[in-house]
Amino acid sequence: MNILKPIDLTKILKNKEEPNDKENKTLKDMKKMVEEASKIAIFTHESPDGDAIGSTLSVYLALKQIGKEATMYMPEHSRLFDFLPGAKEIKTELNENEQFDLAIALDCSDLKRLEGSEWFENAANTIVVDHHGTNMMFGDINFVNSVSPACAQILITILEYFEIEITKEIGTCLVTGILTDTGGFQYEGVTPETYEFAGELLRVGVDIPSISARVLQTRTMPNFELLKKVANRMELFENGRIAFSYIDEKDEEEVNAEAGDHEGLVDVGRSIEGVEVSIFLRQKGEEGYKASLRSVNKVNVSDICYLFGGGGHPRAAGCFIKGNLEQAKNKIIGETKKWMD
Ligand SMILES: [Mn+2]
Repeated sequence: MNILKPIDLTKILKNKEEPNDKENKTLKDMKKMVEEASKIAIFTHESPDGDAIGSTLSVYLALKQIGKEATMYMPEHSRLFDFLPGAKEIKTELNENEQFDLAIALDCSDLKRLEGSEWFENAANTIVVDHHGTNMMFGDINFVNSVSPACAQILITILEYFEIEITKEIGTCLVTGILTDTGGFQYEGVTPETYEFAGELLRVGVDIPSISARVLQTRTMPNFELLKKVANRMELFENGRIAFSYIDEKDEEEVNAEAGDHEGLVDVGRSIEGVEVSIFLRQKGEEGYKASLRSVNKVNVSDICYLFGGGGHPRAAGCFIKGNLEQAKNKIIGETKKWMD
């Protein structure tokens, strides 16, 4: 492994407030828990995005650096992320009776959304690291910062505390998480540290332009075919301030969609001038639709999704809505209209 010189994280974080007493205690407890663990597993949310995968891989590589073997579990993920260091080590299956003495959940607000929650719950000790404001604090130790634009950015603080060297490989995974959750350092929530960290990563040879081209500007062919359907079906409501579109299971079958091929389709609506909220529905079995909501700069879509048992961030959130297309559509649009002003 090509290990480059360590980044001076103290320099990067100099403008940041020092971790307060509570955070320092959490980090101290976390370090002890990790040091004492011998069988560690890393979990993340269903339909893992770049932050979920990047965070998982960077923790895996970081643990390896300090001599800890860990198991990463993800039943499926987009092949767009297969280039990431360590991606080949991801397990798509786990033995039913597998028992871990430490389970770590990353980028996941809720046990319900955690892929592999049964192993997480059976683990002797658990740690949650996340940046969702709706986090349920379901770990023994919870390190949650809802102001951070990506779970991967929170991990920088933790890795620094653990005195782990940010290698080119770890940096590649971390920046993937930050790039995908910020739309390429664009969305609100990015901080001076986001850019400073990116600058430091460039210095140690992390190829941010190539990573960005791969994770932000490349579509699989099925994703492109789905995008055409989504664009054709786009409807606008509330004087063009709400955009709505959807795909059903038949659409995904038609284009031979694989894991992750629906990612980003919600952004089509958001890109239309005048749209404040983009709503995208994706059929999930007979029972209903997974709704993804994005807003441009005003409406807190996390609040809307919370009403349906979901959650997320103010500008990006999701939930599950029961019913057929017409019912799910009416429910989510009806609720969103109430939040427009
Ligand atoms: Mn995230």
